[in-house]
Amino acid sequence: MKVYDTPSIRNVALVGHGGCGKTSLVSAMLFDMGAVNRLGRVDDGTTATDFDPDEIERRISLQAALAWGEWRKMKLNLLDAPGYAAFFAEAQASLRVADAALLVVDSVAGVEVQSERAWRYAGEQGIPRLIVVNRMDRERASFLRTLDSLQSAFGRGVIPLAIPLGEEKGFVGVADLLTEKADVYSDDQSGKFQAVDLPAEVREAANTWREKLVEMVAESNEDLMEEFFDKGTLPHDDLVRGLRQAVLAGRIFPVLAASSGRNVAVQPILDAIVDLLPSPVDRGEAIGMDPMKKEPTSRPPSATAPLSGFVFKTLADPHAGRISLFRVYSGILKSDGTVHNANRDVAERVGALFLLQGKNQTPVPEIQAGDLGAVAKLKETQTNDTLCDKAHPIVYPPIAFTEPATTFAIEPKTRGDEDKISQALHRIMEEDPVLRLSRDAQTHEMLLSGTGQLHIEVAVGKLRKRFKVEVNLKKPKIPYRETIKAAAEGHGRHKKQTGGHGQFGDCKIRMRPLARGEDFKFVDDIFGGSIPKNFIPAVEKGIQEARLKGFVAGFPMVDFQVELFDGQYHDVDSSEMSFKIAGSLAFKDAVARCRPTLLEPIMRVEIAVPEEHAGSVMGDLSSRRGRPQGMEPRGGLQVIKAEVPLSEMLSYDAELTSMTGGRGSYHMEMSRYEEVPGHLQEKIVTASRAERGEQVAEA
Ligand SMILES: Nc1nc2c(ncn2[C@@H]2O[C@H](COP(=O)(O)OP(=O)(O)OP(=O)(O)O)[C@@H](O)[C@H]2O)c(=O)[nH]1
Ligand SMILES: [Mg+2]
Repeated sequence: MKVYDTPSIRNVALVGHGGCGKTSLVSAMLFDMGAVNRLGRVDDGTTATDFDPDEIERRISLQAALAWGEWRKMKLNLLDAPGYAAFFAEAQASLRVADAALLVVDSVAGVEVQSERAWRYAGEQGIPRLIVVNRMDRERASFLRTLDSLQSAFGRGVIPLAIPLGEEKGFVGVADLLTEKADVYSDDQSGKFQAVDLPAEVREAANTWREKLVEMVAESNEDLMEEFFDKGTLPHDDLVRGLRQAVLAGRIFPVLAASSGRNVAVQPILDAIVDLLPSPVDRGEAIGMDPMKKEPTSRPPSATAPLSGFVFKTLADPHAGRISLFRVYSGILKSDGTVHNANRDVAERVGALFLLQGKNQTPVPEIQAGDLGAVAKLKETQTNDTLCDKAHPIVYPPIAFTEPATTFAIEPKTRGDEDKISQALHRIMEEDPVLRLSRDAQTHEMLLSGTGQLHIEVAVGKLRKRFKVEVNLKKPKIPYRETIKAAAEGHGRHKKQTGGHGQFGDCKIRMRPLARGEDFKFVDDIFGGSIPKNFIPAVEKGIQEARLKGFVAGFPMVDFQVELFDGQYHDVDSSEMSFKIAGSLAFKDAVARCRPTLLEPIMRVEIAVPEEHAGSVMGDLSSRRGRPQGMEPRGGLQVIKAEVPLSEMLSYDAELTSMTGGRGSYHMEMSRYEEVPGHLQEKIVTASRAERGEQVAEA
């Protein structure tokens, strides 16, 4: 097996909106490179990078997959990321270890929500971008309309490198603006093509676009600018060199046209990757932290530097065990050795190393700086960990994965399966770092959070298929809270005379509201020893326990202060228990006069929708008691910001999808607690009492 050195590597992440043809494009690229001997198809479940049974069944990518091939002596590592919003974390992981992004957009739909999101993320990572207008053979395909949408979303740096020959059924190839030649592809999907002179019908358009390209390149470089002014054009070699520099600098984003399904004009993409995108060497040093000295440090992209690598993805195969996908940033990772996990400060035995073609593994003796590979059965290492030479420790920053937006309560279909479920979910979470499993301390429900309903359903599908446990998904209970709106005093006296030893505790408290978020404060205001010091913690404990049980509807009471200012004790009968009970009685006495009320969680919501849906989404938000906080255009979308009570957002995922035809995405995070409007309180109180088996009549 050939080992590729650092300058001969290209790491490219394919990103874009769901269904734009990324997996099919990887498939065609692998076929054209001769890495596979059959053109795999998503619809037949035969692609290299959609190998999971769930992916094959649903015909969408659910996780990032790695494949590679050789093109003009370069090793092209292709990361095929899913396009659906629910799996954006996989695109984040892919973009993190890629040196460039290949944004795929559909030639009918143009720029869509997730194209814009992936673009923005790639920009934040500072990586160059190439664009493919794909599925050019579809009905209503339009290169110019798509280019328009790209330019209005991403600016005038977006410029064609080739223009299509024909569209829709008539799409047969492309005119290359650099070589001024056209490639006409055979219609048997073999990828074979004939190079011809520019056909008359595209000549004028090709000239116009070429001029724009030359101008753009000249603009980005002073030397070339002079040459351009002198000669009115640029020689081919200077043009390519200048273009490459501008692409690496993120000034120009070249656009190509292709049909991945028909394997038409895929090879120019491979050429552009080799000619215009950076090698790991071009990306320069990788920056991390020295975990000992706690200061920034870096590694050059060189095989002779000390080893450092980063695990960007983990597969939890119930049979093969854990498989870790990594990028080597510096040095050489060798099989059958030991490396240092700098995040966990432990040694890891490294067994066999391999390259991945989707799920297929090719063993290799070593992997050099800049390359991507995989290793099985690491014991301690998780996604986001850095592996390195122990003598030269470094920790690379973790991928900041998206936060979960949707939460479901899960309960086992079979009683007593809780432990099995939580163990299996922990395995699944190893490969899916966005999933969160928690138990709500307040509602006691087992909660599974993810980016959306589809994400949770896929996780539940893994539970069933891989781990043979079944669960029901339910809307989670809302963790309401209680608070008070007025100050009042209260008195609690616990006195019992039973035979010999009695019980006696007496306390007086003052309760007053605190600001939202301040939780609970206890102030000891006893002067003169009316309650001995050693009993005061017992009073506090009694109040603590009582406030957690709530007063209005059984939810914990927060954001108030209790001042203990007086009391009585008895030399013989007083005990901690007596004062604890007295504390809880004083709380109940006071709270009734403090205008207790209910609080609900308010979420900060950000919704990105195409302009035409903004009005209806805003209208819908107001029916959810949402308060708009502004709207701003971002990459051809309207981003609506609002604050909405959590109770109104429980099935928002599905509703937003139906309102926007799947083109909307949203994200929410907890903002704060706020009082529940009076007219809604009664329903919550009634429901809570019914659930706790209390009599509703007493309300
Ligand atoms: N007409 C046409 N259809 C295509 C082309 N490429 C892919 N398709 C079809 O488009 C659908 C989606 O293709 P995929 O390759 O799975 O798209 P994707 O971008 O990987 O999708 P996700 O990973 O789920 O985001 C499949 O039904 C493909 O057969 C193309 O060039 N032309
Ligand atoms: Mg895909």
